[in-house]
Amino acid sequence: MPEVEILMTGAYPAWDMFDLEAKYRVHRLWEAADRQELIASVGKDIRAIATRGELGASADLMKQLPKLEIISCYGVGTDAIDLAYARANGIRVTNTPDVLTEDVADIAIGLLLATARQIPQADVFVRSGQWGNIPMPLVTRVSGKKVGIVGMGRIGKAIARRIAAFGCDISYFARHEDKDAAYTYEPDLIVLADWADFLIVIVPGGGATMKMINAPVLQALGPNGILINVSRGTTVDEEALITALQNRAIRAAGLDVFLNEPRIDARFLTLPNAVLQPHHGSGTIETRKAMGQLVRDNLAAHFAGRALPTPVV
Ligand code: 8YV
Repeated sequence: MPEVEILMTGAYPAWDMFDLEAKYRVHRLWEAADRQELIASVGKDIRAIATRGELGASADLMKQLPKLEIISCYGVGTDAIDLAYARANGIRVTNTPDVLTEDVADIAIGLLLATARQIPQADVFVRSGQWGNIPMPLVTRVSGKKVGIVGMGRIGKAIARRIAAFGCDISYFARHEDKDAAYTYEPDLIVLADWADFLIVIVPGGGATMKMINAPVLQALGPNGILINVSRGTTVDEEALITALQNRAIRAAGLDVFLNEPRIDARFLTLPNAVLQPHHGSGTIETRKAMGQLVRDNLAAHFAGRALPTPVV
């Protein structure tokens, strides 16, 4: 049997590369000096794409791969994959749900504590020798505050469970009330932002949630409010957010995701009231190993004609 040829759009850890390359003929798109040339030369034989959440796969790419059967995504969010095109062309799509839920929830809490308690600033305060010379500015409490969660899917619920342990009041915004969620449903995002001390965003990316955190939402969150985004850069109007942080229209933001990652808007780097993460919510050894395994399990199941473990399309 000829080797199955797969196109990888971005790097995975060495342990995944090792396993994938042992089983398939892997073409590394991200390393190609001329991507178009690589696609032109091997595209006709590609039967699978292994991609990452933030990289996805466009219809334009899929069109150039006439034998494409499956896209296995290393990530739960498939907003950067043209699912409609895949569906219309019989291309299967899989993702890596559940295995990353707890870690993404952890980083949301980490960012909340880091922004409210100013942990990065306090670290600089100690290292720079200011401790003992001037008082460390007082910071904002987290426990007992009002927390609005935007999105009540698997990760939203995992965040809420953690937040509950801080004795916080929790309300959430989602498209529909979730009867399984033991928190107050608020169908109006502005009302939620107005009520909340902290707003944590964990909705899927894509058209339906594009720039939902906009100037009016930030204004409602107010000068003591903190925004945490562990979803996608697309969910926030970054122009409005940068302005709000510059003008102290909100207190702070903790951000794991941005538009145009990793070449993010340079103004973020100048904001003392923003804590920035390199899209690393799922970036633990344990979770990344489980994600890589799931990518491989989906590919193996597909090429063995078995049911896909975690299908999206
Ligand atoms: C990334 C993510 O996929 O799960 C998602 O949707 O955005 C992340 O887990 C991860 O950075 C790997 O590319």
